Amino acid sequence: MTITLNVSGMTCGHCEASVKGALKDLDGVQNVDVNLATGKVDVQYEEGKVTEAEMKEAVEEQGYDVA
Ligand code: 9UX
Repeated sequence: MTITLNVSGMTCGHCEASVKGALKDLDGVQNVDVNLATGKVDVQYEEGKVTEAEMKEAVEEQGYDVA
């Protein structure tokens, strides 16, 4: 499964790394692609192992907003 999160506030490569790392730490997340320019974060995950709410929370814990 893939979802796209719309994340605001990421402006540099460190931001990108923080968001990517936080998502990849979640059990069930398989791959994360961040587009800094658009704020779109594509997450590939295993259904049933992780929820969209958990992904949003992980990103928000890093200090970024998720639409
Ligand atoms: Mo550099 Mo990204 O301070 O917030 S980590 S812009």
